[in-house]
Amino acid sequence: MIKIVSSCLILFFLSVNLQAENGHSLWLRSQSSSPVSVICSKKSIVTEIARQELLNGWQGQPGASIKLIVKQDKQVKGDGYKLTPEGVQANTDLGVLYGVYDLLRHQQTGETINPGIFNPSYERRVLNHWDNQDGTIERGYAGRSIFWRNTKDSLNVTEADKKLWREYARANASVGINGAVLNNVNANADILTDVYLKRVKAIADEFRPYGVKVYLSAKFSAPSQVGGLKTCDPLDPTVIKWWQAKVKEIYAMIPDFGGFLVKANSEGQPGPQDYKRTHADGANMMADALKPYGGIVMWRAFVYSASDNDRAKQAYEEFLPLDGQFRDNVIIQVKNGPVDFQPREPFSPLFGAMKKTSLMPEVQITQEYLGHSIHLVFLSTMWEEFLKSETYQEGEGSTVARCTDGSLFPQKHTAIAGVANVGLDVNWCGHQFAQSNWYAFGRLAWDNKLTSDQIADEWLKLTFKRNVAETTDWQDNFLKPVKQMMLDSREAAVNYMMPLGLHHIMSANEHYGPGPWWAPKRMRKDWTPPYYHQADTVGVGFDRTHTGSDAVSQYHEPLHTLFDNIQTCPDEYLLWFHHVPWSFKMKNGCTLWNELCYRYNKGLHQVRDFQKIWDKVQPYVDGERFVQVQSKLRSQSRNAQLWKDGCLLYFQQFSKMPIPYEIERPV
Ligand code: GCW
Repeated sequence: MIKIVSSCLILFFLSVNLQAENGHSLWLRSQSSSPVSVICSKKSIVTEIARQELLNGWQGQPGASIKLIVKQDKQVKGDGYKLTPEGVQANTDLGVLYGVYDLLRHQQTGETINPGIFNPSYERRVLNHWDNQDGTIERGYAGRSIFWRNTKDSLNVTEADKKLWREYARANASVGINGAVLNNVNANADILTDVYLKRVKAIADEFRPYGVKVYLSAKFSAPSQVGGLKTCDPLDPTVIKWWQAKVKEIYAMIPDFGGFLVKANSEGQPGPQDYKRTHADGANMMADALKPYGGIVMWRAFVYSASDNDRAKQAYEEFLPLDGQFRDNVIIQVKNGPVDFQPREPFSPLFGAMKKTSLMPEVQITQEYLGHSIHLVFLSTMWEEFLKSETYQEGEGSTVARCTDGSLFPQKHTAIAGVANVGLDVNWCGHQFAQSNWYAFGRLAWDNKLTSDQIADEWLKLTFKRNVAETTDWQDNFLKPVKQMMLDSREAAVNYMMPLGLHHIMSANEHYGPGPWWAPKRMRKDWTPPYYHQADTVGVGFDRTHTGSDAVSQYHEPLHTLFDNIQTCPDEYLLWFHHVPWSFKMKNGCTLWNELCYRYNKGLHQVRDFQKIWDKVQPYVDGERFVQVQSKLRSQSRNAQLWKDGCLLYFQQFSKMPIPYEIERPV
C-alpha cells in the first residue's frame, strides 16, 4: 500500500515537473523536425552548434541539403549573415549560427525566407544583470540570480549551473544578444577578486560557443577596496598600474572578456569626481588598460545630485561639455529617458547632441516601473517609440536609432544595453509574457528598424503555436487578439499609471503601486513624487519651459519650440514639460482634469478587456500557462484600479473638480 502511494506521489511530482517545463523553453520550442543534411565549410564548436540546431529544428523540405559557408563578403558586416537559396553564408562562425536561427525562426513562424543580407544594427547587444553576489537581484522579479549564490563557499560550479548558463546563452544567441554584464552596476568591488573571477571564467566558458561575451560592472573604488591602495585617483600612477594588472589578470583567464560597465558618481557610487577628476579622466584610464585586449568601457551617464537643478537636465549638463574627450573604446551608456525608465519619457536629449562620443542606449527589460512581473506589459512598443524618436540633430531623419548605430556619426564601437529580467524562476522571467520583452530587446538590438507588430507576431508564433497545421482558426482566435493585447499593453499601463506625461509618482522603494502623496519631511526632494508632479490648486505638471527649468532648451529645434509651447506640446508629454491649469482646454476640447480622469479610467478598462481576451483563448493554450497568465491579469486589473482610484482621489484634493459621471467611482 505504502509503495503504491509513494509511486503515485512520484508520478504526480514527475508530471508536475514536466508541466512546469512549459514556460522554461522560452521561444525555442520546435517539437518536430524533418530530416536534413547539413554541409559545413568549416568545423568549429560554433558551426557544430549551428548544424545541430538545424538537425533538431529543420521544418523545411525533408531531405533538403543546407550549406553553411564561412566566407568573406564585404557586404556582410560583423556577425551578419546572408541567406541564400542554398543556406547560410557569413564572415564569421557566429554569423552562420545567427543565420541558422533566423532560418529556423522563419520556418517555425511560417514566414517565407527571402534571400538577402542581414547585418546587425549594433556591434554589441548586451544584457545588464543587476545581480548581486549574494544571489539577490536589484529590481529583479523572477527569483534569484542564475549566476550567483549566497555564500562565497558555494561558488564551486556544478553541472546544473553549466546547463542553465548554456540554455541562457542559447536563448540569447537565438535573438542575436552577444554580451552579458554578470553583476549589478551598484557593484561590489569583490567581483574583481580571484574567487569570483574563477566563476566568471566558468560562465564565460559556457557562453563562448554561443558567442556571448562576459562583461563586469567594476567599482571605481576597487583599487582601495580590494587592492589596498590609498587612493583611487584615476591619474595616480599606482592606480593606473593596479587597473592594468587587474585587466591583464582577467584576460589571462578570459581571453575574450568584453570589458567594464561603470556607474560612477551616481547615487552614492564612488567615481573620479571624488578626486576632482572628470568622468572622462576616469573612463579613459580604464579604457587605456583594456585597449590592448580589445575591451571597452561602458560608462553610465545616469547622474544626478540632490541640487535644486531639475534632475532631467543634469546628465546633459554634466556630459555634453566632455564631448570629444573620451577614448574611442569608451561608450557612454545613456538611459532612454532623462529621468529613470518611467512608463513614458521623452528621449534623453544627449542622443544626437554628443557628436564626437559613442553613445549607447540603455533600456530596462525588467519592469521596475511597469508592474514588475505581475503586469503584462509588452515593452517593444516603448523601445520602438524611443528608437524612432526624431532628434533633428543632423536634420530630419536623425532618429535616436541612427544617432547611436553609427549611421550618422562615425563611432568606433556601437552598442545597446537592456537591464535583464532573468532569474531562477522556472519560466525565467516571472511572467510568461515578460519573456517577450527579453525576445524583443534582442530583436531590436539586432535590427533597430523592426516593428513591434512583427516582433509580437514572431514571439507569439514561436511561443504558443503548437503545430504548423494550426491555421486560420488559430490566427483569428488566438494570434490576432493576443497580439493586439500585447501591442496595446504599454499604453494601457501609461494610462492607468502615469498618463499625459506624469512621471515618478510610484510608491517609494519598491516602485510598484501608486504613491504621488509620498513625501517624508527629511527625504531628498528629488526622490519624492511631489517634486515631479508639482500638483497645487492651480494645476499639475513640471514646468520645464523657458520660464521654468528650461529643460526644453536641451532639445534641438523644432522640438525645443514644440515642447515649450503648451499649445503644441504633444499630449503624451504635456505634464512632463508644463505645469498645466486644471481647467486647461486640451486639443480634444476636454479640460485637463477630465482628460486625466478619462485616461486613468481607460487604462483600467483596457486591462479588464485583456482579461476577457485571455479568457477566450483558453482552448489554444496549455492549462499551466493559461492559468498563470489569467491569475496575473486578475492582479494587474485590481492594481490598475488602485492606481486609478489612488491617483484620482489624490489629485482631486488639488483640482477640487468632480470626477465625470461616466467614470467608475473610485472606491
Ligand atoms: O532605476 C534606478 C533604480 C536603482 C538602479 C538605478 C541605476 C541599479 O531604482 O535600483 O540601481 O536606477 O540605474 O543605477
